[in-house]
Amino acid sequence: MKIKNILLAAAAVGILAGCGEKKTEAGANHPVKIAMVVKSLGNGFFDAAHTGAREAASQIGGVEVIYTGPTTPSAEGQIEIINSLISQKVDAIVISANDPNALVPITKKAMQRGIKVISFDSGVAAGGRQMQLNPSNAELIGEKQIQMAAKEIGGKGELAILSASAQATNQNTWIGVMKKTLEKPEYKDLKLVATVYGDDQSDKSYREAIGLLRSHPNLKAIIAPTTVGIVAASKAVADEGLVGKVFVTGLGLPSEMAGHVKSGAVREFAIWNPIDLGYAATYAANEFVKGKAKSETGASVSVGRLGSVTLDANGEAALGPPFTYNAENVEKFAKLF
Ligand code: RAM
Repeated sequence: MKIKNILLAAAAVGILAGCGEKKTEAGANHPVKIAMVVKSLGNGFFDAAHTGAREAASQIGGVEVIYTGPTTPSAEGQIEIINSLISQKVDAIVISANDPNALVPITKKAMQRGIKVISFDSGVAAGGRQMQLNPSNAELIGEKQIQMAAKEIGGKGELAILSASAQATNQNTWIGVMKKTLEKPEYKDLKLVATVYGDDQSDKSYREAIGLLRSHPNLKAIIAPTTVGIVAASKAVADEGLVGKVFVTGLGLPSEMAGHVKSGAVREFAIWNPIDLGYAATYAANEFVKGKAKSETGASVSVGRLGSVTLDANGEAALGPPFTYNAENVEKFAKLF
């Protein structure tokens, strides 16, 4: 009884002394609120990242994950959502950005209000976040996709890229690497004839893929550096009766690609573990909320069961290399993501 009174008194003093709103809010009775803002809802890749976010939250304890995003991948939709998250006084925002620059003013506003902002997957420009977590090294991801396409078509012929939205930070970075890679002498017989954008919407991606196939009759490969685009391109190739003539590759989820590997529209594709990516981004966000991580070049940030990552001069860090999937292993991984 006595102890209880002392605790109550101490708590009262704490409040009267103005212990800080944040402390009270993030205290024992109030979980740390981490909002995961994805490019758009209904994308299996982000559903897997959400699974990882929930895993991090339950491992850490006292963390509530708010999973949200616009219905179509636009910066405007994300800005509206972030405005509302600022009003809700979340502790951190973990975002995969639809545009590197358009989001900076609103994420800066969030940071000014004490909200930690971590971008993951598709980055916000350096001034608008504490840290960017890349799934892997951008050079590796870009080069890998050219290597896979070259292998499938014997190093010779026309290829096209079916991307996500035109402003997506991650896809644009990888496309930049792909174009540079194509300048290497070993790829001199590969010709990039078009780059189109399906906005990570199944129907638009499908229409764009059909458009590519019809306007480029000599096309040999479509590279889709998006899990939504690669499914749509595979379906378009099958529907046009071009399996064995046009090969699709890029970045896909084994769970969504197994059927297309079986049909022969795809021989090989790559991806990293999206569950791990969502887990690591959420874990890192909590480290910033708790004041255990610093937004500085060379700073080490713990990412829980995955160890730690180190921030480069641009405030970016990367997880491991992507994996390659084909007929031999796709079914096994299809059970995971
Ligand atoms: C889509 C999204 C995401 C990207 C993956 C590969 O799901 O565009 O940002 O990382 O594809």
